Amino acid sequence: MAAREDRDKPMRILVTGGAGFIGSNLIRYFLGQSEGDSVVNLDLLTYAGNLANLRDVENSARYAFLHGDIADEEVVERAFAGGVDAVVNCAAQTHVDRSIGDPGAFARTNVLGTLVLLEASRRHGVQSFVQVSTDEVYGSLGPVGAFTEESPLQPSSPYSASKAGGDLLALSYHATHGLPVTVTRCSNNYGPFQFPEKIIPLFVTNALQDLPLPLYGDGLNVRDWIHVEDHCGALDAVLRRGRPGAVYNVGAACERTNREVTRLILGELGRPESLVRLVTDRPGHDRRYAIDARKLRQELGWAPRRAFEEGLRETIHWYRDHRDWWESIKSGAYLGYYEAMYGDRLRSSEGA
Ligand code: NAD
Ligand code: TDX
Repeated sequence: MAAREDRDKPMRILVTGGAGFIGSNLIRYFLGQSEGDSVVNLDLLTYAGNLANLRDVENSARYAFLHGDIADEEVVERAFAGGVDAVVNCAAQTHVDRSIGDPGAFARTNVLGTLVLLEASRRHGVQSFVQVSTDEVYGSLGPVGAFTEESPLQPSSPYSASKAGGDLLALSYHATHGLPVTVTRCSNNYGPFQFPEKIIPLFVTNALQDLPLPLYGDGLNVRDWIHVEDHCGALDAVLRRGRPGAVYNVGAACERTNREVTRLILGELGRPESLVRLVTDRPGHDRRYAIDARKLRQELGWAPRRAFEEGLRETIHWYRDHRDWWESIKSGAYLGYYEAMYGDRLRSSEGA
């Protein structure tokens, strides 16, 4: 059990993708939890990476930022130069809709980038490598049941297929090289600093701007929601105490249809239902996700703390109160993305 005891000592943790939604919340979580741990954030600053997400920690002596690509061996080698005890790989291309039009970027970062990180981690002998993955690798559920860690991998989108590829490479490094790898598969996250392309920040900010809310298909697809802080707590537990070679599902057993989430947002902001537009569906749209997280609860004693309705209300208020943060994102290149993704769909849409 020596390795596990070592992991309770202060660690130098390489967080990749730390300027994104989950990565920035995770860095804040690590720096807030322990006096000893230090963090190196390696991020390419793609459209989704934003150093403004880390303003409150950027001057910490226990935090350092390195700009670069996880698929670039030289950059990754530099990230390991000061010594790295553990890696949490949050860097990814993450938006399902973008993966339909630009799958190459997803294969490069989510598969090749993960491989480059694994190879460096093997050479440098890290004590723990957490591959941050998603329930989407399991595909879509019918009306009943939930994904367990034994569910088959049946990804529907280029995004989820690339994540499944990264997971399998990570697990192969445990089987082949004995690298202490763990894989987490989490359900849909919500919370502060989420890029306004994902449904909750998109719909909250559109509602604040009195813009239409483009609901895909019949709006009855189901997602299983978890607050990002609960996800961070799970990543911390898996990083320190996870069984090498194991996969852990992460979820808070909170299924909601997209219509239900939309109604909660409009209700909280006092905006009319007439803002909702039913638009052409996402190709390959998974109908339902539900996560069975008993393994994580039983083995590592993790439990979510945040109730959805309360966490969502707080999140909506965060976006309402941080208009500068998202207004600067929803300009420039974002406007081109929005027109390409939604322009025609909204012009030929119906009210809900
Ligand atoms: P995000 O899109 O907000 O952030 C991704 C970050 O990775 C950005 O800062 C971006 O600049 C960086 N990045 C992208 N390509 C890179 C590269 N080649 N090298 C270095 N950095 C790069 O994503 P997120 O929502 O924070 O997701 C983080 C991880 O969690 C991803 O692996 C994702 O698959 C997983 N995940 C997300 C959710 C969710 O609901 N958001 C749920 C389950 C799992
Ligand atoms: O404009 C929209 N309208 C709409 O109806 C958008 C952006 C989404 N939706 C629907 C599609 C999904 O049923 O809302 C649901 C959630 O969509 P996203 O926010 O795009 O998330 P999802 O596709 O479920 O994937 C997310 O959760 C798992 C993250 O983007 C992934 O990175 C994560 O792995």
